[in-house]
Amino acid sequence: MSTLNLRLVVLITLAWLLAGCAGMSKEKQCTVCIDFEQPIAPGTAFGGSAQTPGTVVLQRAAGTMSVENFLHPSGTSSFNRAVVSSPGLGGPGNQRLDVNNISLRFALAAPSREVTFDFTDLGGHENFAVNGGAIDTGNLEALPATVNGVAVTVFTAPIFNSGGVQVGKVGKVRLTGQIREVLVGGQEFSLDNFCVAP
Ligand SMILES: [Ca+2]
Ligand SMILES: [Ca+2]
Repeated sequence: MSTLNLRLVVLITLAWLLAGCAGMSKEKQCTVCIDFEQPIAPGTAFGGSAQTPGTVVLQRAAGTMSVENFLHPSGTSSFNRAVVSSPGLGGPGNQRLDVNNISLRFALAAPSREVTFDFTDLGGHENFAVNGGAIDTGNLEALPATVNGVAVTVFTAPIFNSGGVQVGKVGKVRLTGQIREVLVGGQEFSLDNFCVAP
């Protein structure tokens, strides 16, 4: 490589590092999360009679979160509540969102190439949609590998009670592609660490 080319590579690398993500890898520095931590008080409830579907209840760097109808496989819908509870589902902090027959719509501040979130599923079915597509009313781990053009990977591990009986599962969903909006809901379901990469 000529000296000129080497200088060019160094300059481009420096410019990339300094574009808002200086000092660390672009992904680590620029990923932003909705983690349901303070200053949201434990016990804060979203949905129910306090709001109507479509109401934005959180505004963060990652985007906005609104409360939405939860669709059942029969075609009927519910609009119950989501409550901030503790402990969290891992990572820093100690609060999560318990989701009971309601859905949350995350409208990202900017299109993202990767979204991840953690969940606990203790029963019932879920709602999932991406970029405004059709709402899936099955279980998250049964989602197809691609939904509305976005690649979906779901990791789960079983939760056992003291008698060794499986009572639910913990999991992580990873979406890759061009993501603008994610809808997720559940019945006996918790959500945490909704993270958006640039
Ligand atoms: Ca949390
Ligand atoms: Ca389920």
